[in-house]
Amino acid sequence: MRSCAPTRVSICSALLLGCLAGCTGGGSDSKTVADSFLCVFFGCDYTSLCTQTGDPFWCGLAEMPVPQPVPPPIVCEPTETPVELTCDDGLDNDCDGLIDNQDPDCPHLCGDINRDGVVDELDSDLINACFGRAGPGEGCDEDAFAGSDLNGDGRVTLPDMATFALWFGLPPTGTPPNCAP
Ligand SMILES: [Ca+2]
Ligand SMILES: [Ca+2]
Ligand SMILES: [Ca+2]
Ligand SMILES: [Ca+2]
Repeated sequence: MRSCAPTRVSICSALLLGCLAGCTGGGSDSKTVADSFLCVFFGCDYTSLCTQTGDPFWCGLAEMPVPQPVPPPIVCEPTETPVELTCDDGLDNDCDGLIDNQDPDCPHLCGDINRDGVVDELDSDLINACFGRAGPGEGCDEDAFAGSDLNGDGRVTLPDMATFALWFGLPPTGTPPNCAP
């Protein structure tokens, strides 16, 4: 609390009165900015004002959220460059936004040809496009071909389709060429 010199006591009294008027306010819900300023100036606290007066104005100020500092974004620190070499640690080791088997640097999981974590129609479309091939081609890029050759014999043929059918709808595990049940 600021002390008042005798010659300025009337000004201080006026300020104090203004503060008290603003602080205790009689239930008004339309206090002025000056009232708020005086209360802050004299060390008033919105929460205690709310408790003491029950005044909606002070209670509203007391309930206003206090701005919280925004944490800095997590910056990926590459542990392996420039490729994802560790494919089973749940980490994006080369900081390209793709974790483990999502990353084309890693082998596919059995049946998950598009690397989205499930074996579904999207993968079925890809293996169908690669069927009968001995290498990538139209509609069957290098990654799709690698994910479709489930027995690793260099061709996408009926045994691969049969194995794929067994994985369909299941959570993919294992990696080609070890996909046979
Ligand atoms: Ca990665
Ligand atoms: Ca990893
Ligand atoms: Ca998939
Ligand atoms: Ca094959």
